[in-house]
Amino acid sequence: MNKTVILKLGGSVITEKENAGVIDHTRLTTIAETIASHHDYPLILVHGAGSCGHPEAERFGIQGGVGERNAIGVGETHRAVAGLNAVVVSILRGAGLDAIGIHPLSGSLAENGRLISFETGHLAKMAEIGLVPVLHGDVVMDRAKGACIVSGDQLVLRIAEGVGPCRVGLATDVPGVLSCGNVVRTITRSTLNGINLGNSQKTDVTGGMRGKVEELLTLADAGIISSIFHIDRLAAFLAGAEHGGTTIIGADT
Ligand code: IP8
Repeated sequence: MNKTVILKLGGSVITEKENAGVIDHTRLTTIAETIASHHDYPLILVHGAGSCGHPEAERFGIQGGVGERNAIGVGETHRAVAGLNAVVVSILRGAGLDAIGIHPLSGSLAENGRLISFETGHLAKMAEIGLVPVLHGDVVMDRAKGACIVSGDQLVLRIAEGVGPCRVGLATDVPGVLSCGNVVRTITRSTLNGINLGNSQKTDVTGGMRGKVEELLTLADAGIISSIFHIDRLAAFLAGAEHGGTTIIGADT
């Protein structure tokens, strides 16, 4: 059985969302130490952009399409999130993990905001031999729109479809999917409509919690169960224990 785990660290967990470009080094160090102490299976990491990429994507109007007029925004947005990735990788390496940064912009193509070309074989091979590939939400060239933003959540979906992990987890700054202040313990496609997901108040060009759940429901359709939990419960998730968050499952799971 494939023992690979895919873990996404939300952008709001590792950056200060209210302060553009500010990375939370202290929290990242704790996260890196937690991951290092549980790293006894193949692991693929993805992180969001938080305040290192979303403000740039918005400023240059990337989601509205990219042409000569705003092409400069591709480099500016990538530079912001690639800089964050370099810090994440460096802190993970400092904790003893053999982390390697992988930039989606470099080798993938999208059409209307969805990846149509994205290799995962190298990620599986890296994880298998103990390396930890670290990908991130990124700006990606788009056949129809010039360029678009591919969220870390979409990457998690595509990596999971390619690699077939045993567990997928999204660590966030909330305890799970909240409805009227309470954690929704389980979501399926048929229960989603009855849940008031609310919306992120901060700059997030890729859809906040609703975007996350929609990506994960696609995974659930393919039989892959995923979890959304608070970053403080990371050790529990990595250990395969109860994390107190939300589990997204397929209708027949
Ligand atoms: O934070 C967005 O990724 P996300 C990536 O996972 C950029 O939605 C560059 C804004």
